[in-house]
Amino acid sequence: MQRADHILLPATRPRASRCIWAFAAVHDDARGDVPHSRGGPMRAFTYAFAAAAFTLTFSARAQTVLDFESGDLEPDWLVVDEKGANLGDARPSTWEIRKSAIGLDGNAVYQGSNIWGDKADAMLMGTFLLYQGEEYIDFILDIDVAAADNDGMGLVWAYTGVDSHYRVNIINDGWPEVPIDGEKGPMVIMHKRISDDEPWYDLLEVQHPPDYDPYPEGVPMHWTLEVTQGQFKFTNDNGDAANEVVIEAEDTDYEGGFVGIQLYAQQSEFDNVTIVSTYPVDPNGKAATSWGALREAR
Ligand SMILES: [Ca+2]
Ligand SMILES: [Ca+2]
Ligand SMILES: [Ca+2]
Repeated sequence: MQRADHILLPATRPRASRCIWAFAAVHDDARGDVPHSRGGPMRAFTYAFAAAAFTLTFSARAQTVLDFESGDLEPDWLVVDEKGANLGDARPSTWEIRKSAIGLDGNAVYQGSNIWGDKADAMLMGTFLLYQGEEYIDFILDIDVAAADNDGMGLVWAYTGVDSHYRVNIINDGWPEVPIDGEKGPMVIMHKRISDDEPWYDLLEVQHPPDYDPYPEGVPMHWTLEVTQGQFKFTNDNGDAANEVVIEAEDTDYEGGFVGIQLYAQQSEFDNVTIVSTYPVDPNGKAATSWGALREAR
C-alpha cells in the first residue's frame, strides 16, 4: 500500500484523484463482502464488478477536468505576463471567468486585453495562464476554444519557467512584423523556449497556407495536444468551419512540467480543459521544479 501511495498520489491531489480512491475502496469492499462465495453467479458477478471497478479506477485515475464553473481562477490557475522588456503592448492581461459570450459551455476563462510582445515584434509573446495543480510528462490535453480576434493563441507544456517550455501557436494575422526566425502569420508554429531575451524560442515546426487553414473567429473549436516521449502533436478541428490543422514535432531533450495557454494580442475564451496523464508513473515525484520555485521565478 505504501508503494501504491507513492506511485499513484500526486503531491497536490486534484478532485479526479480523490475519485480514484473512492473506486479503489469499492473494489476492496467488493472482494471482502463475499468471503463465502465459492463460484456460481455471485462469484462471477464479483469478478465482473471488480474488473469494472479496476477499469474505472484505471481510466479515472489520471483524468483532470477543469470547467471553470466554480467561478474562481484560484487555486488551480496562475497568470504570468512576459516581463516588460519582452512586451510591445504591456497593458496587463485580464484573465477572468465569465459566462461564455462566444458559444462555450457555461462559464469559461476569458482574456480581454491586447497584450503582446516583444517590443520590436520579432517573436509572438504576451501572457500565459498556467494550470498549477499538477505537472505532466506524457499526456493528452483537450480544450474548447473560441477566438474573438485574429491574432496569436495556443498551448504551452513542459513549462518550468517563462524561459523554459514548449508552445504551439496559431495566428491568422501577419505578425510578427519582423520575425527573428523568419516566420510570420498566417501560420501554425511550434517552438521551444530557450531564453528570456532574444532569440527567446527555437523553431521546431511551422506550416503556412495552404497547409495551414486559418481558424474561424467567433466559432467554438476543439484543440488536442498529445505528448509522448518527446513527440508532440497538436490538432485544431477549426470548428468544422475550415480544414483541420495538425502539426507535429519532437525533442529528445524533453522532460515535462506544467501545462497552460499562451496568447499574443488575442482576446479569447477557453473551457473544459481535460488532461489525461499517459505517463506510466506519477510524474510529481520526479519533477525537479516545485511550484513554489516557479512562483518565485515569475
Ligand atoms: Ca464551463
Ligand atoms: Ca490582429
Ligand atoms: Ca489583436
